[in-house]
Amino acid sequence: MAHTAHVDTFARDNLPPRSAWPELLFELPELDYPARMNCAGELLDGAVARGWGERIAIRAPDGRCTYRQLMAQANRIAAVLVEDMGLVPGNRVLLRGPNNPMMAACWLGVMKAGGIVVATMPLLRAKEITDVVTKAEVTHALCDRRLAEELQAALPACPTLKTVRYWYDDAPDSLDALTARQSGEFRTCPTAADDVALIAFTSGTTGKPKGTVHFHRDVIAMCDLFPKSCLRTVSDDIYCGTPPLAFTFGLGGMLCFPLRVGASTVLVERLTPEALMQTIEDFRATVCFTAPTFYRQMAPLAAKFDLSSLRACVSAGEALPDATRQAFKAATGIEIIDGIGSTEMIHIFVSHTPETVRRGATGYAVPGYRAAVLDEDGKPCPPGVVGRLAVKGPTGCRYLADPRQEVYVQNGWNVTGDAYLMDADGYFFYQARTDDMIISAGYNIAGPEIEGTLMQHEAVAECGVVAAPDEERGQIPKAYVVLKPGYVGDAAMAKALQDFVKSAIAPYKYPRAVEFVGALPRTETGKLQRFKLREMARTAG
Ligand code: 3UK
Repeated sequence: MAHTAHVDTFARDNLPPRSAWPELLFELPELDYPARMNCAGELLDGAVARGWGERIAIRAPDGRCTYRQLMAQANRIAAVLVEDMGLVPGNRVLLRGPNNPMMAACWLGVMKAGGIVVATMPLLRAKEITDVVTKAEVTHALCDRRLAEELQAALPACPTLKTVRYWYDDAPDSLDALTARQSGEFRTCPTAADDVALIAFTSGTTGKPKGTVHFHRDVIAMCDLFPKSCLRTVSDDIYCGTPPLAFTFGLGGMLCFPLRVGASTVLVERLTPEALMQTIEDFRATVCFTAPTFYRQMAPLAAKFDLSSLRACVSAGEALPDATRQAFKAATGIEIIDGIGSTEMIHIFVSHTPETVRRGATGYAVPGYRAAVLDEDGKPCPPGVVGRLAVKGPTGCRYLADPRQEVYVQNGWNVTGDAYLMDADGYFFYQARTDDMIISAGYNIAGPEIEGTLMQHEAVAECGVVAAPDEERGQIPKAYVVLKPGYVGDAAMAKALQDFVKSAIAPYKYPRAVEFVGALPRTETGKLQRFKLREMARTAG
């Protein structure tokens, strides 16, 4: 391999063999990047060089900072990593924190030092932290003091992780104290465009989490694709939203996309739907990134807030039910931009603009990507036929030393594990996760279609539909339903919901079992945990 700035080559050494990589496409002129590129150098020093030094980069409830100030803080953190913590380029640095300015500055500081970020969701427990540290052979950690407990509990089982510093901390050797001694000058590590920048772990529901490896070039490419063609971001945008910076959806939307264009991001630690709308009002935010369940909960409350600054809303992480899209549009006038992305692809690859929305579709291949629906043999399905979604583009799946590479990458395509169909115009319609299809008396039934229908019923706040075992039919669709306040979950309501589905879609798809629950199990990123519902359905008797 060509130039690398990495002294520690662990990540590069544990990439899959080149023959197991997806095919990479660099068809757009803006993807013609130089051989040497440091993504934080590009996003910070590049911004200052472009004359954006005095623009606001980060806004938070307790203050704001300019691009110049953020660059200086990232430089101080990089200097501490190298001078006080002994980091050499290529070392892996664990980052743990909620979305706050120090978390963002640390991410950028690690990049500048030539380290590799391994960011963890704030709610991870010691056992999960240990798995990630072990797999990525993490050597250093920077952690928000308030999240110290689980990290400290993990340390005895993490022999590679020797150097830890805490921020928002007043100890004499805290990151805050060490950075205060630094000048703010640092020579950004001259990484190769294809040096590893981050290892993002999937929120895998089964088996050990997989580490997806992304290069400096991939971080910049994600900024130059979806945000340019679908979101059409501009330098006056003010971004806000909920996805954690440890989730690549949040890394893009809450940090890198705004920095790429000289815009600003509002970082707030814990947001409920109400608090998110208050944030939009307080900061006059123009762009919002969050998950479908948030838009669903925001819609009925939107009238209480001044959301007039808002221009674009992005939904990803799971399918956006049309009922949610319409409710949010009726409440705010905004057509949500849906987009499917994945940790493996780093960000969104099928999406649309507000004007090119097509009802029920996730969108079309984001320019720079190609997408297809493949059959069992890997051949393209004709329009209208359900198969496996496959994509390729400038980014793609490279698992860190993991045999599951051959499951995600087949014949050069990234196969996402989603069942989709494509129409004659190249719009892609989500059906279900491939392994979530419900097979009932020989019929293939997609739970999300039933959910989408149930959500059109006035009594339904949220729902999840999964396969329940059934002697006669093998499986039946079972609906777990959260009702809106004021509705009663009794046998009559169950019957009403079943009849409602039968009258709206093919009757064989109606949920043969309905159970009312107070809440649905969700991940930190708002994804419905279907495996937990399936577990409940299996043990229900
Ligand atoms: C599902 C969607 C239907 C789909 C992600 C945007 O979600 C992200 O990454 P993950 O690795 O999960 C990937 C899987 O989630 N999914 C995501 N978005 C949609 N299904 N419609 C959607 N709009 O099953 C996909 O394979 O957690 C999303 C950007 C970055 C990301 N990492």
